[in-house]
Amino acid sequence: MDAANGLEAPQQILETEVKAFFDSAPPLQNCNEINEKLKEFIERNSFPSGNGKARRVVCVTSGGTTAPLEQRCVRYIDNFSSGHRGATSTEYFLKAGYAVIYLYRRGSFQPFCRSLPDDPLLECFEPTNESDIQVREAHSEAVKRAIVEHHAAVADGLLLKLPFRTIFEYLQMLQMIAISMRSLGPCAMFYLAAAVSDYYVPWKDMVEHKIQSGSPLLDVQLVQVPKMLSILRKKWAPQAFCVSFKLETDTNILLNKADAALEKYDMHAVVANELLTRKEEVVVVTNADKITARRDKSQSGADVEDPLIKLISEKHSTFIEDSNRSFK
Ligand code: PAZ
Repeated sequence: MDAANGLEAPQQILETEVKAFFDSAPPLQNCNEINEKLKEFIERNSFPSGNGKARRVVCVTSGGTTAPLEQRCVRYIDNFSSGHRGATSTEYFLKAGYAVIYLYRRGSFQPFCRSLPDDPLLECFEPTNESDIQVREAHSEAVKRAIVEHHAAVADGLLLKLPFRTIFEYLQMLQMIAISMRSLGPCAMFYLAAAVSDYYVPWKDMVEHKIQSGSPLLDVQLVQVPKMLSILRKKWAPQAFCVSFKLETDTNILLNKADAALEKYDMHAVVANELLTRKEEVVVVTNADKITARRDKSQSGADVEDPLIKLISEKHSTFIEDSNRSFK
């Protein structure tokens, strides 16, 4: 309580809302299995990597969360996110020596598969006779690269992929991941590229069965999703390096909104991007500076995530050095 006026302080209100969200969310189906996978992954990556330094681990979130309208869900509210940012960033983080927990929307883009056609199984392969199939010549390079690089990351224990669909699954899984990454201290990073629902129907207020289409008006009350970023920073993983994203369609407000998010949620960096140019350039906003990362248009197949991940991992290095210094 705020002693002066008898009102609850904003942080307390937020914590109450967060508790209500988790208490009323449908429990995760495979919670134990996820916890086991996380435990094993973190243990494996808690030892120094080849260069003798502690391995860095990043949780990359990717794709959009859905907000179901019915408990036995037929309809849901969704958003545009394809998961391209998260999938591409994961490849560059692996290249930079990170171990990656890829928390992604089912059916969205996957690391190493970006250059494959929409229906890879049917378009990349062809039958040679009744019992054999082969890779079509036109796709053989892309298929080989996808399989070899993905296999290497998984075989080396550097990539853990965890799928979600709903806002309920996403936030419960993010909390589990954050808590399991605590032991990594400042070597842990959160790179929150998923487009997370702003509004949802609380589980207890949701109809059980499919909404019937007889009525001319659909009356659904949506409630704001509690802002978990500050809880992630303060409670779940207070020592981790946290990068969030800000997407706008109006460039005139983009940087101000990124500045506001940096301050409000106490992020270490906010990546500002505009819908139509998001694959060309982004601005990394920190308390110290605003740096634009651009795709190198002179190189075919270049990605904006190449300079972006270099910049983010440099900032993470500085953060680790500063954190270690302040512990000495
Ligand atoms: O998933 P995608 O590659 O199609 O788009 C990426 C993005 C725009 C969702 C991401 O860069 C981002 O800004 N995520 C946060 C969105 C938000 O402001 O909630």
